[in-house]
Amino acid sequence: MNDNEKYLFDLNGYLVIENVLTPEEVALANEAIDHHQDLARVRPREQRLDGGSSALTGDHGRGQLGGMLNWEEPWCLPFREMLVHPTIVPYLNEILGKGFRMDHQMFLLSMTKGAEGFIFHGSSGPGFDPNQYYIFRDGRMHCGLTVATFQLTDVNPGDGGLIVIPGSHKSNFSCPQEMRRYEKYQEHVRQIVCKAGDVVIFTEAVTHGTLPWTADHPRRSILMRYTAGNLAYVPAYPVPEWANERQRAVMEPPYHTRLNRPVLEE
Ligand SMILES: O=C(O)CCC(=O)C(=O)O
Repeated sequence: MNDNEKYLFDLNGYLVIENVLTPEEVALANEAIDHHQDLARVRPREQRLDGGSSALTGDHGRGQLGGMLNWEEPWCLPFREMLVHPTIVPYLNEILGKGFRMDHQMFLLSMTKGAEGFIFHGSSGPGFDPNQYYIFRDGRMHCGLTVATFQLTDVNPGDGGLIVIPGSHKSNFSCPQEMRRYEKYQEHVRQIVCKAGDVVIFTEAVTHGTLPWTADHPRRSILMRYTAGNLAYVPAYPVPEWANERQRAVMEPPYHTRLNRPVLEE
């Protein structure tokens, strides 16, 4: 992670890393998802994410599909590689510290035209959330829960998808309710534009949400949540047998790096 990238992540609370996957790798991941489409579910209306905001409402829920790390070979392989992708490791080492771990299970967030958005959320101010935070101390960034999303389709301006309030991970006041609902102050909100193969990293402390999807092509983002090696937001899980040394390293339960915790070097 170079100095410019550190500056931008500290400034905005997110960073887009371009071309992490090749077009061939994107195609393989998409093929694996197509092969498992029968397992996907669309969020029902009673679990709507739009928070009752007419600016975020859609005519159906977003799609979700999990379990890809445990799919049969070869379908699981693209996702197992993403888990410890050598391009994102240096970023996570910097943002979360060496010994970072996968917290939540990976899932596909998919949206077809008309899919609803997600009301702004995130842990930024005014209270302190000891699991989701952004702190700058002793010359470096320290984050709790942090998201890395691998993009499997393009997100163009106006398509919808992930939105953030840049800089809000350092805010000290509550986000106004009308802004959380995307009903006011939209000029301070940024839709994250990216290409298939890019990775978006953002801290859960930055106020973020989702705009309804308007494009004819689907949105497909593989969402992974990592955290610092000493933290767990969701309960720890058993390390699967298929994991190689690098994959095991990010699936260890939380404990101090001083206790011989395996770390991913760059
Ligand atoms: O649309 C996005 O990428 C944001 C999703 C999100 O924040 C969530 O699922 O908690």
